[in-house]
Amino acid sequence: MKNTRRDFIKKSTTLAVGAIAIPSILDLAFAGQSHTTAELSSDETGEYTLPALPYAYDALEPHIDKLTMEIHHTKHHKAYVDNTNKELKAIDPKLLNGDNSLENIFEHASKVPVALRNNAGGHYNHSLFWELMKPNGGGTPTGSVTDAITSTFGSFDEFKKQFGDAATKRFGSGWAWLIKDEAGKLHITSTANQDNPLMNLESVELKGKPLLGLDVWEHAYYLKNQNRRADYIASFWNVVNWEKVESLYKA
Ligand code: MN3
Repeated sequence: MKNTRRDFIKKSTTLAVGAIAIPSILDLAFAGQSHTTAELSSDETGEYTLPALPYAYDALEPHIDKLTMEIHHTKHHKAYVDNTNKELKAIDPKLLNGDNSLENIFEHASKVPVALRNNAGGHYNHSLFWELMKPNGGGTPTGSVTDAITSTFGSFDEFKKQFGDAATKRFGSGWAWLIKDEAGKLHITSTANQDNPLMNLESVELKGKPLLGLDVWEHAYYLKNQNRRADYIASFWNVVNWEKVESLYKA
């Protein structure tokens, strides 16, 4: 299983040559978004940095409110970035064979300190999440990913229902995902905390490339929706960037 997943990532990408390899996992998830790829890689000093949002904090109103977006990005996501850098400085470099890429951290997710796994996962997950939303998004998309969704789940509405169920039933904090496995098949899954389907963990049952992810931590919705996660999930469908999902599917 481990080798299969590793091969899947390796086959799909080109490794950069240099002191710090560009994490190939990011080529998978951010194809066509070079600004994000650059920001998600550690810089020449080996530090990760907080990527800018691709829109204003109030751009997703009224579906997702400005204050939630601002705190989520400048406080929560920034903390994941800062703590990833802190944890990487604290570990024995031999643990990751000197390769601090997110891909390598996820590959060694069961062996690295939990704080590194959590924060590196948080950085990756949120960087992707911002790109998966946009103003005037949502609706019923057209394109190859929509065809795949319809053939896999029966209908687009049935997909939304099953994805919403995964998001609703995730107990406590975590994420709901639409992923593409190495055979190209779509699945809906969810992960706890800041884990994701790229992590080499026993607890991550379905592995693959994230195409769509929804943060269901209370910090993502509590200011506007309080405890009503279902309302937040309904709002999310109005801001999904389906062009981004399509580009991830086709990459
Ligand atoms: Mn979050």
